Amino acid sequence: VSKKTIIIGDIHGCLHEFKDLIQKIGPSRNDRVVCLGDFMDKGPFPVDCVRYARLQGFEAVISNHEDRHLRWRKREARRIATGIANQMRPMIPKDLAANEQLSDEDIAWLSGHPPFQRLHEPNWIAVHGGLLSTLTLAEQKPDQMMRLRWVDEKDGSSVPSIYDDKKRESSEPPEGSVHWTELWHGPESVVYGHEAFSLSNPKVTRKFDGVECWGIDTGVVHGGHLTALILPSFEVVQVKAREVYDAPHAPIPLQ
Ligand SMILES: [Mn+2]
Repeated sequence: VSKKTIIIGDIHGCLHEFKDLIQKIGPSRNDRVVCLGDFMDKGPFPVDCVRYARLQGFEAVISNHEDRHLRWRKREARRIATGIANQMRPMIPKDLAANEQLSDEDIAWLSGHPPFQRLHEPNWIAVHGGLLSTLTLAEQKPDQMMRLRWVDEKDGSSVPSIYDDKKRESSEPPEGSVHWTELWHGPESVVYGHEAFSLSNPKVTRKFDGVECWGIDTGVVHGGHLTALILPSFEVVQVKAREVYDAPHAPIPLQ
């Protein structure tokens, strides 16, 4: 059996669906499993998802949610050691409890995740957020790779998301901006997460010269699906959410 690369979208604490998906795929020992990050927050079993992936020997890319937990842990350690205040926006109690439950092994594992992974197909990579079309892969900044959604439709520069008065992120592109995949022209094809466009279907953007972008966050935590893309076959395997664990900021299309 030839070696497969199994890429898994944003999990957000949905441990049952995570395990169901792995069971449904049944990876062999030689297969690679690459998670797109956002194991944590929103859903019911964030720490268990991290630990399960770590103990299974899965790989991952760093994402905004895990980055927040790593920074929080560092700043709390510094506060306790030196008295310097932790200036980050306070975590809600559920996230704080999860942060405290992360073991040193969990933290070390999460800290080791790169901003992108090559997927062993020529020119295919995995990243949590996105890539700026104005830069080569080597020039991209980790912080942007884990957070990027919108880019200026004219010059391709990063555009911050819009937040409402409750600090919730809008799923609409800010005026004059488009999703980064609209401008990305390769040479790398990209599998990414971070933004659910549908509760069922991966968002596939096909560019010229065979360059493709696959958005495989299908909102499992919002009652959608957990999606895996398997390379090189391009088989898509999904598990439906057992329940709606978290309301999305704005409605996400079912299809
Ligand atoms: Mn994210």
